Amino acid sequence: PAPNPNDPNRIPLQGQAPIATLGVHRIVPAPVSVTADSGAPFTVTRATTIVVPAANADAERVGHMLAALLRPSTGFPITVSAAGGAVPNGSVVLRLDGAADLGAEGYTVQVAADSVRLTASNPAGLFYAVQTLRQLLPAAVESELSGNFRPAAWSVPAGRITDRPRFAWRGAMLDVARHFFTVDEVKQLVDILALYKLNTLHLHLTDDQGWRIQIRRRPRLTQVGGSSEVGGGPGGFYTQADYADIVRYAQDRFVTVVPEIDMPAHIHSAIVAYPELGCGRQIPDTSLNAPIQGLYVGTRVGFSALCYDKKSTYDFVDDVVRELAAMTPGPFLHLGGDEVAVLNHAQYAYFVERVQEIVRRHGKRMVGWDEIGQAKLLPGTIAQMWRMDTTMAAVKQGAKLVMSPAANAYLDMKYTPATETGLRWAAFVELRNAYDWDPVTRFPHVTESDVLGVEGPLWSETVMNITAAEYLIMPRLPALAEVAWTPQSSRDWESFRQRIAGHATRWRYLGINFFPSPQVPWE
Ligand code: TNX
Repeated sequence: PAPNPNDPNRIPLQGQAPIATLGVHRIVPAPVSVTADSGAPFTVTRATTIVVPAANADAERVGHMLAALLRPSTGFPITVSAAGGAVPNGSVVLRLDGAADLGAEGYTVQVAADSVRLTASNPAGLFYAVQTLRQLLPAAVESELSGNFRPAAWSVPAGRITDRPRFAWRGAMLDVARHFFTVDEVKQLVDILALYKLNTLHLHLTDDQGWRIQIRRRPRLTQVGGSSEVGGGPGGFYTQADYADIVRYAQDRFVTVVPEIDMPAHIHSAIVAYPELGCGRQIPDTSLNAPIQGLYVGTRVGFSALCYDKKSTYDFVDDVVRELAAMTPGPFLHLGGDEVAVLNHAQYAYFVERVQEIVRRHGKRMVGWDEIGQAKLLPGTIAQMWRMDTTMAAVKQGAKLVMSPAANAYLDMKYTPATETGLRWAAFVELRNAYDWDPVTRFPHVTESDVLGVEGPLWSETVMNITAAEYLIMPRLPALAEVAWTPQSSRDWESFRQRIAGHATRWRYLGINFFPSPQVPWE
């Protein structure tokens, strides 16, 4: 049906004013270089077409995603055609240029009255160019107004942007073990990652309270271990087909999924399924609320561990790693390694070295929480920093770091004492704390080349669904995205809080919940 502009129930047309000059753009993360020019703006019209490189499926897909963004909001047909013929006036042109020296993920955006030109060396860069263009358009581009919007307003100011990321690993972690999140909820998170040019989704798939990924050789892991969660709810798990669906959805958005199976601790759910893995250790509190006898529904950490000295343990790890590696197109498998209270130092190091070898044998690079620095690490192993002491032991061995310091990057920390959801053991993490730190200089003895990137972990002991998750990650995840993407010399808190203010309108259109931090002059 034709949209009725007088319909009182339609979404109010907020944020419709196009930006006047690139000098006042709202792009998050801030690009490396933005140059406004005095030419007339580009305006999206009924005649706008998108031109994509011929014979590159990924670049074509990026063009179609841009069309799918523009169609519902503008109500225009927005056709996509392959490069070859003459480029019609008013086109958005996506171009791959290997010689452009923009790096694996860099891009340029050139806006003039007659065209927008997006150039990158790789399809990922084109995807990020599209995210930048998206943020240059009025916020209502996120809406489904279908023509209810003043057409002349779809304009983008003239100028040029050149951009590339500071770090290669720009991630978020979702703990689906303490509370389960559905495939659709995970996809909603991937959409947020994509908007902010994040490229890594770390899924914390297992913990004491639940095992969330189907392993065919060990069916009880999900049948038994997947059947509960913190508080005694029904839990859930991903079949391998579900998981492939997530991986494909993420891949289409240039997001690499890094699956984590946490061990040797945080493993009680597997021990309930296969008791021989556990050496008969007692768990600390009763499981009266658990639907299956012995499952743990509380939130203590550190009490469980695999038997480090039994062949059956390593057969189990091999079964899990084999299937996980086969399900994972990305290069990394995260094997946890955190908070082991019941093994001594030598036992822990022995365990980590053996599982590291199993991961290598299945063709993947191991990632572990920073405690793995206590073991002898293979070249290429990555340590995810959450505390500093054991991190240095990993750096000294040449391990690259993913920086997740809890007082800045933990997305499960409360913003203030008044925040209802979240924990508080590390700090209250208001938006400025999430933004104002440099992953390289925050700690002594770490250099730029030690740091592979930045990740914000969302642990879910208190987080029951995606709405609550969004409240904790927004606006802190966009702040971490800028920490990970933008050169330190171009970062500025005052600028960030002004730019992010304009994003709330986008989030309302997209149905994304957020914490209206008093540190931001929200629109
Ligand atoms: C520490 S950080 C943990 C998790 C908890 C989290 C809660 C880390 C490697 N382990 O098991 O969920 O704190 O903030």
